[in-house]
Amino acid sequence: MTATTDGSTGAVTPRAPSASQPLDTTAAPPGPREAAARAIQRSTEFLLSQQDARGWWKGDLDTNVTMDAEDLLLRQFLGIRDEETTRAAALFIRGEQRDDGTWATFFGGPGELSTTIEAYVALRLAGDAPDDPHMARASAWIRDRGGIAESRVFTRIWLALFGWWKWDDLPELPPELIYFPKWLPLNIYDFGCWARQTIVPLTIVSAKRPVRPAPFALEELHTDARVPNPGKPLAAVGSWDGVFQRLDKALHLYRKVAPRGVRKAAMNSAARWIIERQENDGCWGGIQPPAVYSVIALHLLGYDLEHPVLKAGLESLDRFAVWREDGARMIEACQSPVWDTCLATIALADAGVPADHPQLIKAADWMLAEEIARPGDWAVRKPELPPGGWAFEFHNDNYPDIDDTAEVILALRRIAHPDRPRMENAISRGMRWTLGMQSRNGAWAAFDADNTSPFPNRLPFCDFGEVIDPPSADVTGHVVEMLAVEGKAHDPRTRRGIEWLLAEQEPDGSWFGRWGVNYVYGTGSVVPALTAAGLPASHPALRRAVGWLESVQNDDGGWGEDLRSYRYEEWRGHGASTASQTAWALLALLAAGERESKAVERGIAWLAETQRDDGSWDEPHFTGTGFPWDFSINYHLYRQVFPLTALGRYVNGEPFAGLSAEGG
Ligand code: R04
Repeated sequence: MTATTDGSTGAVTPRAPSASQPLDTTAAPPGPREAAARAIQRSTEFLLSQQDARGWWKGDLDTNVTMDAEDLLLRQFLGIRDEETTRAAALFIRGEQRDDGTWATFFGGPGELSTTIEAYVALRLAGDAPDDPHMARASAWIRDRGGIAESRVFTRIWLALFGWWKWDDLPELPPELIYFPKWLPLNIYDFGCWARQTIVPLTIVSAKRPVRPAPFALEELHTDARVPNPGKPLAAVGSWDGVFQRLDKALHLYRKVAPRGVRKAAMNSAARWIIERQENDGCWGGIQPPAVYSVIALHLLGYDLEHPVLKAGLESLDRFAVWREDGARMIEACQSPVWDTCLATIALADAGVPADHPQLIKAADWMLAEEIARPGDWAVRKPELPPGGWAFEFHNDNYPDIDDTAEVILALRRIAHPDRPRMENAISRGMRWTLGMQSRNGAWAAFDADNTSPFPNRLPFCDFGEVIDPPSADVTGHVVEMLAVEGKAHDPRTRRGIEWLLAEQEPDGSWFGRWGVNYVYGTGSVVPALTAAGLPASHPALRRAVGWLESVQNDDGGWGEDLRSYRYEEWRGHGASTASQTAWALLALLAAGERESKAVERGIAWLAETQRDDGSWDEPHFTGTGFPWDFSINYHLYRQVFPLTALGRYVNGEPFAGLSAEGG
């Protein structure tokens, strides 16, 4: 999986310093600058060595063991669970358990009930006995936390599939939902695309209520064994919770009287909707959960496992598996080649790798071929908008995202590709699509425009993760930066994005990080965008951001922010230093003109000191976000690309310095 590093990579020469930010090597102590240059050299060689021969970069993407547990439960449900897979998955799951018997959703995080239940059940499938010490510790902890009854809806659905939980004690999800027109609240396009792709198959599962024989009892996880349906008191009639709880009760009644013909037709429509969205590699949306539920749903409608749709779906599930050297098998929630490739390209360009370096040309060729040329679900809200974006994964033509599109354009701009017209056309299609995807409030979300309905979050079904896709500061920052670099800093649409960002700044001077952890990520995305768009470093918003970053710098010189910051105020900006978060803070400070500051110098020194001999960094902490608090991601390439970008900009200056002076 490595490409040849050709001879020219050794000669990494810093680009000439820009006029606006002169490289004054006499004023600064030689230490940090030299250490940075050495770190850049080693990191560049490491990153170049990681490119796939086909042009992309792709780091592993760790999430949590619900992926692995649900994969095994799926195989059990379909009757295709084999010994080798089970043993390897169990090896991985056991290795992730902590001393207190629990599993967490991120490195060093607190035990999480639903995750611990799913992992425990998976290990029982693998043959671990309830009274094995590691299992007894887990089940005691689960009971102590209220048992299965307190777990999330997804977990209880998985248990209901085997009779370990009652379908009647789950929220209803009627397949008739597929008939809601797009103007009616709670139609499927009111849900974020990831929730939509999960919910449509689950309507079929929920209508069918299948129960396959349980291979063992699970009494040890129930605290309510003697009270079959304890029930919870309903919220007040006048409250939103009360309204939606009663709606759910009404749907349970509707289930009993729903005309059979209507149900059947609705399930068939849902199946058609699912099949139309299957990618050509057999997956759905490039992410694992929709594939799992789609396979179950279609199977319940009578598709057998040899049917081409299911066969391809099951094969695609195998591709989410990463086999480790110790024989353990880990399931990735998704794969990140496009995202990793554009970020690696930017890092290498910032490091001073020449714009016509063959490996960058190869990356450009690969990215250009990944452009999505047809409409997807986004077109439901933007029917007139021509396509032209990029998705995060290898196969996800139906859901290009705005974040990847902005960063791919920023990356392509750094490469001197011989086919200029091809580059320019792809970039301008991507920019047109991005501009067209602006939400009414002037900002940008990840996958859709104006996906802001308040209703999906109210459903009792939706007790996990995010279910809508509203605009965020991090994505808007990336878009504004891209538009500024493309000469649109003064376009009214860019200005609205900038106004939105300024209004969105937290009182402490930071910005929230929706897709990265957390305020350090948000601030690291927004500040370089605002300066690229021409805001002077003296702007009060930028001064407040600098002040905040300096106030949360760790004593060791790095920055870190724990995932607990999504829950608890006192964790904002605080946590063990990590390579990616230190780099994000540095990107903001450098963009805001702080290159000569003590804070930057100490941050750079931290990166240089923590680099390993092979030019890489280690990063056990999760710094990526799927859903704030509920679903976290450790992107294995973040620790390599972001430090290199920060070091590169420290030594070589800002990539587009002088841009706004030229009129933008
Ligand atoms: C970092 C910015 C690019 N982009 C976000 C992409 C993140 C890629 O990783 C994931 C995306 C996911 N979506 N939905 C899920 C998911 C997981 C990822 C998902 C997770 C659990 C369940 C259902 C869906 F790792 Br249950 C979009 C903006």
